[in-house]
Amino acid sequence: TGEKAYLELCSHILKNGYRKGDRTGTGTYSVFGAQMRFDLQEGFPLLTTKKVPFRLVASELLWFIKGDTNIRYLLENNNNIWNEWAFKNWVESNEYEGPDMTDFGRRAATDSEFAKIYDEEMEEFKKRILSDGNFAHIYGELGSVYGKQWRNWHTSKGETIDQLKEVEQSIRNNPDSRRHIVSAWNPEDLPSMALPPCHTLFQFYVADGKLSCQLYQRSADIFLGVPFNIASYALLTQLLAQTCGLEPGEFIHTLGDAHIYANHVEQVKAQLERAPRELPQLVLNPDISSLFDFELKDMEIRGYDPHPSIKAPIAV
Ligand code: UFP
Repeated sequence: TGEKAYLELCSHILKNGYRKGDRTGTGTYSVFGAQMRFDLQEGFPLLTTKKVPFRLVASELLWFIKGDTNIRYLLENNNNIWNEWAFKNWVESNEYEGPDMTDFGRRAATDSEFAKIYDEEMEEFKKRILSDGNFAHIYGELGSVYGKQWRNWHTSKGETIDQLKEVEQSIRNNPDSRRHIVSAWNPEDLPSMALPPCHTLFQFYVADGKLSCQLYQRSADIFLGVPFNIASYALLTQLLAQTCGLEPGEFIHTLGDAHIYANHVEQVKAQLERAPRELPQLVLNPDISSLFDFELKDMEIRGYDPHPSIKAPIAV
């Protein structure tokens, strides 16, 4: 369990993974079906064998919880992880008149001249999102991403379902239920989505005064995505546990296509050489009694002493 489970999964995939092609053309080592368990009583599962940016995890999760699907909130919190998706809508729009940005991800990674122009355009875009409300309303909007499906699922009758509020209620009122589920996988919305949700579905479970959560992740970038994803769902579990009057139990991370990109292999090997350290503690403001009232200042990581971060190219 814990960080050891993550490191063991890394070794397992390097040793036994199928060499498999993928959408991004990068190539992966991949296994199908894997599970890690994290006992949240042992500490908060922010990996220590490389630095994971908790601040970005927390602000993204709060953005989901708010049901917000516009990158403006993220930018206000200095979080740039969803920028490319919004930028793509902007540069493909009729209003955009700047330099050609076709295939900007790949080109910025391989062509330093282009990377400079791209960086300038992106800075311009971010500034405008922050300063121009109308512009942000149109081009900062990502549409059918997690926040929408969790808080604002659209039904065929034209109504909306607040899955997150309902699950908080059902955990409080009917803890033994086997139906504490939130689904982000909305087949009707898939064609209009740039990235079909990786975190397909999660379920909560209450026993022994503790709240546990299991996530089914259909596709898992073990080196870059998963450490972030573990922290995000562990945080969600701990926030909900507090607001439902429960102790945090386990986070169980179930993976579908669990892969290490071919250009991450050296980084993973370097990480496997490192000895895990003691996990940090997550300290929450005890006065918050609804999941929907948490802000960044209400959560603090204490005692985090990780090995340095390890850089790797992201597959787009
Ligand atoms: N990915 C993650 N975690 C995430 C996220 C993406 O691991 O939170 F948003 C990775 C998985 C995969 C890629 O490598 O992003 C998505 O590609 P695909 O849709 O082809 O599975």
